[in-house]
Amino acid sequence: MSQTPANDPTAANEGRRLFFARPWVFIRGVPAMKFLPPEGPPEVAFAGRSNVGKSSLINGIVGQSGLARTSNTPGRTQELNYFVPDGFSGEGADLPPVAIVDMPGYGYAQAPKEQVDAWTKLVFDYLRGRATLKRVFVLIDSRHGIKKNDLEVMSLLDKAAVSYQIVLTKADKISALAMPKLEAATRELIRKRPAAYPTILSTSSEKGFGIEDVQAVIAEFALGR
Ligand SMILES: Nc1nc2c(ncn2[C@@H]2O[C@H](COP(=O)(O)OP(=O)(O)OP(=O)(O)O)[C@@H](O)[C@H]2O)c(=O)[nH]1
Ligand SMILES: [Mg+2]
Repeated sequence: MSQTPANDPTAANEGRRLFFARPWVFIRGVPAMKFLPPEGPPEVAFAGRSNVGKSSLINGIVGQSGLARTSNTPGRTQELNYFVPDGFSGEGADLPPVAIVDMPGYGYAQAPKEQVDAWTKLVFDYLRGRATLKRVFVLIDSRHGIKKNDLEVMSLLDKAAVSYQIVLTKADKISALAMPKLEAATRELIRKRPAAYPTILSTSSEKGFGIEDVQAVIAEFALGR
């Protein structure tokens, strides 16, 4: 456990850095709710439209480019994929301190409709029914902003009282001037949403921008505040 005083940003930053310096491993792909691991460590999940950059951001966070599979083609991630720091048996008291869950995208995907419907149902069932789910990062492509199906997911999370946080992705694709405007507009859109965490994070997996801010949130759940 961390000995980091909550009010010491330097020590907290060092704790975050060390936590993500270790290797992470893939432990399970979940194609349906009945294959979920037993509820144990705190989980943080990455949700968002297909192709928004969920898997790329996870790779950036753990500093391993090939851990989560990414693709130009929407619909790459097809299961709930569990990633944990290496070195935990996962049994008894030897549970990992946190699990990162990559998810299939919603919205559109280059796959048969029945398959996309099944992934979407899996994502929605998981999001509303997992007691150990501590934070959902809802990823939004900076070029497109919040879309109708993002609002649907946010409403589901509000209803289920699951804490979520907006992460703008692909910040390298819009101008530095446009970013603060997008952040302000997004802040306004979530202002009255009860389960939305007020701080919006802006990231680029391509340029390595904003990754440490997401790491800091995950490290807090893993190491304690
Ligand atoms: N320019 C830029 N491209 C990015 C960034 N993040 C991801 N991409 C690209 O976006 C595409 C989709 O990335 P993924 O990480 O596979 O997206 P995903 O949300 O996991 O997609 P699905 O699993 O299909 O839902 C890939 O071609 C990535 O290289 C970024 O920060 N900047
Ligand atoms: Mg993916």
